[in-house]
Amino acid sequence: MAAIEKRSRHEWQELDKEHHLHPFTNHKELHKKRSRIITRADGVYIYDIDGNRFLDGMSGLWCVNAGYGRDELVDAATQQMHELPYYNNFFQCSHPPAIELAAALEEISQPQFRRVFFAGSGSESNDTIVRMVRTYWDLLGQPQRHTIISRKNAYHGSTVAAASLSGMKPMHRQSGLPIPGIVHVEQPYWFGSDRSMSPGKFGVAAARSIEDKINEIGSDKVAAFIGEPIQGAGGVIIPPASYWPEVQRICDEYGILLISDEVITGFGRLGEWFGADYFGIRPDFMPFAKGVTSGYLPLGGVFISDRVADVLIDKGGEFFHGYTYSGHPAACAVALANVRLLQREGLIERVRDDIGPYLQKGWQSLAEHPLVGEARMTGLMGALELVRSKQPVERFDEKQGAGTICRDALIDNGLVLRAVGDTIICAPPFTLTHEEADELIGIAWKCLDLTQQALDA
Ligand code: PXG
Repeated sequence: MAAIEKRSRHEWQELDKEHHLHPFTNHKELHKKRSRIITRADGVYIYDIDGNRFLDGMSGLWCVNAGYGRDELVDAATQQMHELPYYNNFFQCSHPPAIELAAALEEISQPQFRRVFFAGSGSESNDTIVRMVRTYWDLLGQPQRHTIISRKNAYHGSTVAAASLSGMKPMHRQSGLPIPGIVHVEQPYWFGSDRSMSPGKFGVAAARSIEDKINEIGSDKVAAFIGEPIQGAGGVIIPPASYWPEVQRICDEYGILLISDEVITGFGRLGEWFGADYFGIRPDFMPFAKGVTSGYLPLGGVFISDRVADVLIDKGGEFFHGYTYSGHPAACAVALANVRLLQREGLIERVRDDIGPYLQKGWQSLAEHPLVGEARMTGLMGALELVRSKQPVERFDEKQGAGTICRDALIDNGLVLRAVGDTIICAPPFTLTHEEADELIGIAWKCLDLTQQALDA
C-alpha cells in the first residue's frame, strides 16, 4: 500500500506552505508563488502534478547521474532492506554492503586511497575531514598546523564546519561563520576577473594566492587546502589548465594536505571517475556524496589516503567521530549497484567520448547568441555567462535579474537549468541522448531570445 496520499496540487501546496520549511529558500517569496509539486520522473525527465514534463538539465541537484527510473538501483535497496534494513558500523560491527562498497571504491580510485569512511551527505563528509585533518597533525606533534585554506565562492556544504569551508558571504553572515582556523583565498574565475591576464597566467596567479596566504599565516600553521576540481554551486567555474598543477606544486612544497571535494565531480561527471583524475592531481582526501548513489538514497563519505589513514590507525587510538548512518546498508547497496551500473553501461566513457563532446558542441553554439559572453563545459558540467555587451564585456546590473529571467523562461519551456547570478548552469544525467541534447540546446536558444526580449522591453 502506498504510504503517500493522493491529493490535488492545491492541497499539496497548502500543506507545504503550512508545515514545510525548505532548504535555501526565501519563504515569503515561496508562499506568494507556491511550490512546484514534482511527482514522478523517468530517464532525464521529471513531471509535475499537472503532468507537465521538464528535461532535468541539473540531474536533480547534480546527483541523478544514471538517470531516473533505474530498476537495478531500486531493487538493490529493496533487497537490502528486506535482508538488513539497518545496522551500524560502531562497536566492532560491520556488514557486507559497507564492506563490499569500500572495496569497490578502492578499485576505482587512485592508488593512495585504500580506505574510506562513510557519512550521510557531502556536508557531513567535509565535517569529518576537518576533524581528521586536525587530528592527523596533532598526532604528528604539530598541533599548531590548524588552518585550512579554502576559496571564496566555494561550496562545501551547509553544516557548521562545511559552511565555514564554503566561501559564500551570505552564508557566513548568518550565524557567525566561519569557525576559527578557516580562511579563504581567490577563486580561479577568469571570466569573473577583469580579464587583463591570459587565462594561463590568471590560473597560476589564482593558485599563488594560496602560497601568499601560506606565507602570511606561516607555513608551519597550515594544515590543508580544499577545493572543488570545478566549482559547482558557485557557477561551474572551470579553472584554467594552469591552475591545478600549480596548486599541487604548492601543497607538495609546503607539505600541506590536499582535499579534492568530489561531491559533484566524483563518479564520472567530468568523464573520469574523479575530478582529481581529470586534472591529474593526487589528493590526500576526497569527500564524495550525490553521484555515488545517483541520488537514489543519501550517502556520503571520504576517501582517506594512506599518508593520513596510516597515522590515524597506528597512532590515533579511538577517533571520537561517526554518524548513526555511517555506511547505511541500503544506501551502500544502492551505491554498489550504481558503481556497477556505471561500469557495465560504460556511462563514464560515454561522458568522455560521446554525449560529453556532443553536448559541449551544442553548448558552444550558444556562445553565438548576443546575450552570451562565454559558454564553457567540461564533461557534463557547463555554464553560460549572460552579458549586456560582448565586446567589450559588460555585465548586467544585478537588479535587472537577467539570470533569474532566463531561468524562469527555461522552466516555462520545459527545461530545468539553474541561475547563479547571471550565470546559467547545466549538469544533465549521463544517459542524455543526442536527441535530448538537441532539445536542451534548442530550448536554451529560444529562452535566451525570450530573455533578451524581456530585458529590452
Ligand atoms: N561539496 C560540494 C562540492 C557540493 O556541491 C556539498 C559538498 C554538500 O553536500 P550535501 O550532500 O551536504 O548537500 C555540495 C552540495 C546548488 C547546490 O544550489 C549544490 C549543493 C547542494 C545544494 C544545492 O548548486 N552541493
